[in-house]
Amino acid sequence: MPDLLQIGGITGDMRARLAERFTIHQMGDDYPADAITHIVTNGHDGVPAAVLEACQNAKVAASYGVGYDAIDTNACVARGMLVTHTPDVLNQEVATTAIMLMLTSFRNFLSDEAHARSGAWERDGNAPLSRSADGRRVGILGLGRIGQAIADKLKAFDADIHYHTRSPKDVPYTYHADLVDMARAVEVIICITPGGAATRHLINREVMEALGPDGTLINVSRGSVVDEAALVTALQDGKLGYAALDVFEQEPKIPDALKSMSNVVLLPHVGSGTHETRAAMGNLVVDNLLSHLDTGRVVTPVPECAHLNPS
Ligand code: A2R
Repeated sequence: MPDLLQIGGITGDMRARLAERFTIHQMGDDYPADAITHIVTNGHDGVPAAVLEACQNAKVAASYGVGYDAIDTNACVARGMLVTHTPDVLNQEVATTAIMLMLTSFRNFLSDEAHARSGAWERDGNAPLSRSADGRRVGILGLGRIGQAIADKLKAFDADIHYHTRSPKDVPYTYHADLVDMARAVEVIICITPGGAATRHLINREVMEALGPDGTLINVSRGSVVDEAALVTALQDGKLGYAALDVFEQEPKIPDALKSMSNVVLLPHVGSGTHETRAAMGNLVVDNLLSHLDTGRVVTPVPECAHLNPS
């Protein structure tokens, strides 16, 4: 059986399907680098440069997640190696996470829940009023597969939808060629671009200050898209009102300053983290690897590698 290198964790179902067709080696153990033909990894761990270098016969790296900024796709393409990811199957889940972050932030549900649970309601009386999440002006940074799903769900909340991407899309929302302009025009920004160098710190001090003291920043993309140090300062100085974050620059580390703020909602990168969606993602990862074994083709190559996929 061909040799597969496993980087990071995989689900039991993935392991069971893969073990029928591959000899699985775990990174961290001794593994026969020359024999490795396939790699399974995830969006967080990617494929370390040393592994890429050692596994010269690897033909496919299949990543469990839609974002693949932790994989050097240029290096993979240069040696004819296919990289796959798991687009589409997580659109609805990540969009739901974005909406829940927005609702939780506006409606103050975390402190309301603590108020109910702690007995403060009986002891001290009613919880303070919160902000309505309905009818808000919402700017989506990145209107791709997930961004569009977020826009669809926002319609239930009568949102006035704006967006910023590098090129306008054929959608009935207000396009802003300039991100600072969009930040001035909206009350909420939801980040859902890919990570990587091209989007690093797109949300900088200027954008946060344009969003303003009543503005809310939501990030369900990658921690790298937001300048986290500038975010802490903007929140501390009252230049930005609120933040609701599922992703961070140094995961799993979250700055202590953010943990201590009551105007911030924090999640441990669970955007796609349900049994159902992770199962769908896991199946797609395995389908990519088995398809390559059986036909030489993969199912969902990342765009940079699509030309390497035999037709
Ligand atoms: O810029 P465009 O027209 O290519 O639109 C894409 C936009 N985008 C950007 N927008 C502004 N500045 C940039 N430098 C920039 N780069 C890309 O992000 C497009 O509208 C969107 C990405 O959409 P998809 O490729 O369909 O990605 P998907 O499946 O929605 O996932 C987005 C990200 C993943 O890469 C993970 O990092 C995260 O969500 O879970």
